Amino acid sequence: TVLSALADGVLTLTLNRPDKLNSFNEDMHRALREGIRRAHDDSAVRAVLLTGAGRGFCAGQDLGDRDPRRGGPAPDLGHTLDMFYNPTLRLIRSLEKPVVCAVNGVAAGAGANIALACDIVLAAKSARFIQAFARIGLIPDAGGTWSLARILGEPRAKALTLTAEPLMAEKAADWGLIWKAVDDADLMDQAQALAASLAAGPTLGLGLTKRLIQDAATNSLDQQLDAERDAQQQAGRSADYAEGVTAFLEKRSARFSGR
Ligand code: LHQ
Repeated sequence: TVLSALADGVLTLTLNRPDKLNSFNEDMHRALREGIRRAHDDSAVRAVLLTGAGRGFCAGQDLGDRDPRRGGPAPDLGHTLDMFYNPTLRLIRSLEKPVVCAVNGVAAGAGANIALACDIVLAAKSARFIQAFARIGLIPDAGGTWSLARILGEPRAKALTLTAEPLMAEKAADWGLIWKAVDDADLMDQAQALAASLAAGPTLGLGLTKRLIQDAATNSLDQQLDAERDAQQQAGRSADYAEGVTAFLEKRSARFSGR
């Protein structure tokens, strides 16, 4: 349900239930979580590229798994979030390596919000983001209320979530919700090139940078200045800092080892 391939430091994870627009069943949840865990544990992984197979990126939860007509006890969606979505969100955010997301087609429900949890999001111009939850009586989960409110502010976040209207990739980029909307035919080349260049970067410094940017929202300036000092101290001891400065002085491009 998730294809996993490591090449040149990039771990590519491809959601792979294309006939269901890569909606999540338990198997795909586990496979994605395992993939991101591997990115945490394996030092050969220096960047992650997340994308979807077929014409969609991800349509959120597989609703076929949740047919209320089948009867049975009332569903415990809080448990589903605790067991599946929330651990994955936390693993993406806490990974001290860049995560690029290539949104190759529609991203709906939790599928949209998992994309927004990634560090750099590229989307095909034909892709759309849909906070589909209101259509089925749910609230935006997988970090959606948090990231939309933070990135867009309340007016746009409320309009998108209360109406469940689709947002096209180019407008998402104009609004700063994603990094870039690119021609469909160029999406994977551009996303792969970006992930490869990040994977060839100073991984320790990039990981610290990611953490600092994320922590900024809840830190005071004083706390953030202290955090920058501590992180810079660590970065300054890395082999990649020595290599970066040496390469600059030797007027050549740096060959970072990620340490
Ligand atoms: C699907 C799905 C899908 C199953 C397309 N499931 N089959 C929820 C509950 C539990 C715990 C906590 O969290 C959550 C979080 C959530 O994510 S809730 C939101 C769930 N997702 C949605 O409500 C989106 C449902 N899908 C759609 O609205 C449309 O499919 C979109 C707008 C994504 C795409 O529309 P189209 O491009 O017109 O494609 P389609 O609707 O024809 O879908 C293609 C196939 O994929 C189709 O199957 P079929 O056998 O008829 O070809 C769909 O049934 C299937 N599919 N989404 N979530």
